[in-house]
Amino acid sequence: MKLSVVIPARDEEGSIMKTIDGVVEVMERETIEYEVLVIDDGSKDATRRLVEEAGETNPNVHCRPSPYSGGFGLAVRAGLELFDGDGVAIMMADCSDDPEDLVMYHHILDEGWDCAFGSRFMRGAVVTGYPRLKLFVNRIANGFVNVLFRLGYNDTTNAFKAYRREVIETISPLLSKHFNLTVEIPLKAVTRGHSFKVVPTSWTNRTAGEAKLAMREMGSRYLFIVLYIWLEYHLSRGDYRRASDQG
Ligand SMILES: Nc1nc2c(ncn2[C@@H]2O[C@H](COP(=O)(O)OP(=O)(O)O)[C@@H](O)[C@H]2O)c(=O)[nH]1
Ligand SMILES: [Mg+2]
Repeated sequence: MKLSVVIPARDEEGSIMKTIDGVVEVMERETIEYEVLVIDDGSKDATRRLVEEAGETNPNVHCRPSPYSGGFGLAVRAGLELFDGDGVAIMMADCSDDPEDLVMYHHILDEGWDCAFGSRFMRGAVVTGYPRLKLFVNRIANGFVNVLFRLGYNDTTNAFKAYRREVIETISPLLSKHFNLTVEIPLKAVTRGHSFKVVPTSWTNRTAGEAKLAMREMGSRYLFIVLYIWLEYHLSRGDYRRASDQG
């Protein structure tokens, strides 16, 4: 099972190489077949050059410019259109996700689960430096999602998850252009009939660069995508469920 690691990046020169090196080290130690796919959105700093240089010495590392005009969601979607693994993990470029967790994700997909979901809010998770206001809004948003969908899972909004290739096919086309993609992918995957396993993951707030999630702009977009998927789930009579579920 080859794992592609899609990393959207914009102006991450202070952390992109540490992120990539961490992934490469862990994948090679565990002898997991992998590729690292950085989707750059016209970074004005050295991000692109650094990744391209890394690609010259490691053929598993690639830098691709996002073909779409700007936005986190569109960049991730570009990565989901390009990856060539049997599974794909989405990871941040700011060293907030722990590459060691990719080993668990790979193992879960290898066991036959369709999705590997991390939770930063369960026993065994380690969270360092989460900004308080962001944490408060995060807990409310995830609580709301959990009430609407009864997933028994409390970290839907975190992008750092992994999926088998079939899942990405089931949930396409994706609609979100921004950070709301982080809820569209897992919610569609689950409501359209895919299995998931939850494991505790680590998260550390960035120490370099700037946080790009503007919570005020995103609220209505998150609500839109959550309600959209809720309506699809309850009203579409299973029209969009995974191919194997359809008669
Ligand atoms: N390609 C691309 N990546 C982005 C964009 N905005 C954010 N990112 C990346 O998405 C990830 C998450 O962004 P970050 O600033 O850490 O979000 P926050 O910590 O939630 O505020 C990082 O890897 C960013 O470099 C964008 O417009 N395009
Ligand atoms: Mg971040």
